[in-house]
Amino acid sequence: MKKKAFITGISGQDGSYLAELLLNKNYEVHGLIRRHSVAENQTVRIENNRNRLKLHYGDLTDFISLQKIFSQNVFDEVYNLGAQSNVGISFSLPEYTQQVNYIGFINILECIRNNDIENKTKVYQASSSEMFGNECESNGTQNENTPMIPVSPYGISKLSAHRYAQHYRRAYGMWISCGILFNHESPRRGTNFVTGKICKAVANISLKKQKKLQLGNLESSRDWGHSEDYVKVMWQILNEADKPDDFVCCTGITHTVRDFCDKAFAIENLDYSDYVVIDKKYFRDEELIYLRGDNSYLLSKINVDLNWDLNSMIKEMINYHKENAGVMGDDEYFSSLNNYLKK
Ligand code: F7E
Repeated sequence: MKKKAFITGISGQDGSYLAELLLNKNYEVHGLIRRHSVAENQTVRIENNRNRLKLHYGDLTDFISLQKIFSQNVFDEVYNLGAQSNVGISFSLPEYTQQVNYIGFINILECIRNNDIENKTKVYQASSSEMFGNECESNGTQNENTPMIPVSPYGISKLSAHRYAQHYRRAYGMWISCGILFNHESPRRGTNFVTGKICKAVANISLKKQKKLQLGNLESSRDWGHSEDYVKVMWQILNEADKPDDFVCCTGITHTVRDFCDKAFAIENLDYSDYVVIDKKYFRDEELIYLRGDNSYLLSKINVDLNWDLNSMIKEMINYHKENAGVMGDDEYFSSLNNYLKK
């Protein structure tokens, strides 16, 4: 019998890579699709596999829509990747961020608890390094036991959901694992995240379609991996770990946004300092300054195989944006809106 998986956020970066991975493993893959005014924007990443996927209209914030899906299907694996995932935007949308990322996850947990009578469903919750805020160990890294004091509405919502995952695991014996994923990118990364924005700008500047790149804080450091590598780890966490738990997933290497710019522009033989302009609009009300993960616990449980290094990933992203130059991205959409919005 085919294994049955359900992915919330299937049309996002991680969801679409995960759907491809599970289809290759011969799963029956179900996914949650939200109502969207421009539907194409949402489903473009899963277009190639559309006829192999079972898509359900619904919303993490709409319990009734979820209840219908879960009353008709008992899944072997549920991956909760749906989120309001943009940290910067979460400062403007604190309540919505909490509704989707936290209450939405409780909705999923309750649907499983109500319908999965044999307790067979394994749940993967997308927790985030943003939960740590500016806390770290004495060597500057973050692991599963590092204190969590988030500094954004997004981080708070993810920590709330994380605590619920731990609570349901203890209280009801449910198999719920949390991947505390550090930043992970790819050509499918939205261009209102910093790496997508930089790589798209480098592509456009080298094609002479753009002159400058406006950015916020260049000094914050992130531990950047590749989404394609990390979705494999999500699957392994549910299928290869001996028990449900929390796992940090990261590269252990950190770079500033400035380093990232330097590397990306250098690939096209450009000097970032000729093009990058600082714009206060992109600074956050509270900033998470430094992230560098320690994945020793994950490595002690699972054979993790990360194939991508930062430079190859940046090249892949720039090439993608060169090939797709002219397609309107999230960044342009938001900056056109920004002209009308007050901060
Ligand atoms: O920002 C700085 C910004 O928006 C990275 C999400 O996937 O990873 C992601 O969250 C850094 C921040 O990602 C711009 O201030 C400078 O310090 O690419 P980002 P994030 O906030 O780290 C975590 C693990 C998640 O879970 C989240 O869902 O870059 N920065 N200038 C900028 N950031 C943006 N977006 N735009 C700028 O112009």
